[in-house]
Amino acid sequence: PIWFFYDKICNKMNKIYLHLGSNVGDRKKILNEALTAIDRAIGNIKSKSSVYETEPWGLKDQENFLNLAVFVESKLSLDEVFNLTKSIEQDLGTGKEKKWGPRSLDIDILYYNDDIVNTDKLTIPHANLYQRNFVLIPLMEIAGDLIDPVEGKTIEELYDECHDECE
Ligand code: PH2
Ligand code: MG
Ligand code: MG
Repeated sequence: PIWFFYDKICNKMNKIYLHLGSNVGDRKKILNEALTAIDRAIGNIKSKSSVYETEPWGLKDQENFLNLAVFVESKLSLDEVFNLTKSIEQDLGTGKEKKWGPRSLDIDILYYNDDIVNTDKLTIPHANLYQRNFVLIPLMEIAGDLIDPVEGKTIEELYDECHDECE
């Protein structure tokens, strides 16, 4: 059916929320370089939260993170966006990280339109965002009214229900 191709014909802009984090090296500089790379390679950054200094979540024995959330409009597919986030992490970061451990650059896809995706590679909406102040607070600053397609609740409501004690 023709409406199956509608998005492709119209080159529809995908609405993407990304979350960035760094707790190794020159955190501010790495994040700024990542924002430039995202804007060039993925799409225009339409809005961006403040940068938050956050207590490490998960593995406690590591440096504080700087975190922020951005809203990007892009013509790229989810797969293309994912691959680009990984290559930007590799270009600007300093290599292998362990789960929840220190990292010079982490770029996570929080939302891609209203899509719900569960593959080996990717979970969209991002799997742990509901348990994390360091994600919900920056995201709330730019998208408090955004409705999570899984929970059917706004980011503000998700934050009100979140029990994370981390500063
Ligand atoms: N990222 C992690 C693990 N813990 N804690 C904070 N505060 N911020 C992060 O970005 C973060 C974390 C692994 O991705
Ligand atoms: Mg992460
Ligand atoms: Mg990540």
